[in-house]
Amino acid sequence: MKPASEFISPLEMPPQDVLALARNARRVTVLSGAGISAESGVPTFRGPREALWAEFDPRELDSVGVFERDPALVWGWYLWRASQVRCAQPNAGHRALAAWGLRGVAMTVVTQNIDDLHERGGSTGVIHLHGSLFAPRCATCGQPYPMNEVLLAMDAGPHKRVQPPHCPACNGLIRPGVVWFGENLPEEPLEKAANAMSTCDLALVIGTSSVVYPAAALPLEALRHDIPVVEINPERTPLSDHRGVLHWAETAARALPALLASMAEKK
Ligand code: BJW
Ligand code: ZN
Repeated sequence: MKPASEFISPLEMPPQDVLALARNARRVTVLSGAGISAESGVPTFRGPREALWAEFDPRELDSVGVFERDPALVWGWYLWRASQVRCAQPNAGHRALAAWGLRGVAMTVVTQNIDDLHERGGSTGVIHLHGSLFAPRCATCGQPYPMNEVLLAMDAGPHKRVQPPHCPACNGLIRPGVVWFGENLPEEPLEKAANAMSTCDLALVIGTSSVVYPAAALPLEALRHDIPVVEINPERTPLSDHRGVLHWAETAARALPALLASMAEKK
């Protein structure tokens, strides 16, 4: 039978040092960002052309202030994004991470993404730092509100106003369950993420521009503990030049399956 590497294009072949780290790792912590979902058709935030914020101004849609001023505009925007994600499928990158986690490795996936593609790709126990499109809550008392089929079936569009429902407990407005700039990240997930970053033996940073804090500081936590960091991103980021970081300039859906296939081969 042909070795797995014969099915991998030379472009996707993992660098030897990345492969060696991956082969030896027993505890792997992943920090993912919008780039891992890009090949599923979910737009990233920053960047040219199809990036979300190239078309829509975050200051007009993604903030506490805007929700207070115009809750229907913000609610419509997030319903639209939830319906987009519902139509998207996990890609080979999401699936490769889940498969790696089934190979006797302790795998912790920490994501800044508010989609559910890691979970649908097969990963379990995913830590969401910036919340979820599918976990709305009351803006007043914080009670979770079910994101049921009625909500998801609503005819929402990026500029369509949809009145958010009211909380059955306190009559407050229901808001998207995401973290906007200036809001604190949920305490427990952030603590778990920091712990996973400082106790793994390989940190993988995939598809994030590494500019949004405190998430961007998590790989620095790994470096502080002398844990190697591999960054998978076609572009360089502020993380790339840190000592101890190996930058692999490849997309997630190409790099991760190639890495897994190479790991399976005899040394
Ligand atoms: C691919 C690819 C492929 C493409 N394969 N890769 C310390 C220093 C400086 C500032 C701060 C600081 N601490 C806090 C701040 C303030 C602020 C912040 O970080 N600001 C900076 C931007 C300057 N942080 C906060 O406000 C946070 N809260 C906080 O710190 O609370 C304490 C506090 C309270 C009060 C005052 C001050 C502090 C909250 C941050 C919340 C972030 N929220 C968002 C929106 C979520 C909801 C929504 O989606 O609408 O989260 S912003 C947006 O950015 C979203 C993302 O999760 C986040 C990160 O983006 P990500 O994932 O990196 O995506 P992109 O688009 O930026 O990059 C994609 C990458 O993929 C690129 O590099 C591509 O090259 C790559 N790529 N295709 C692999 N196929
Ligand atoms: Zn309430």
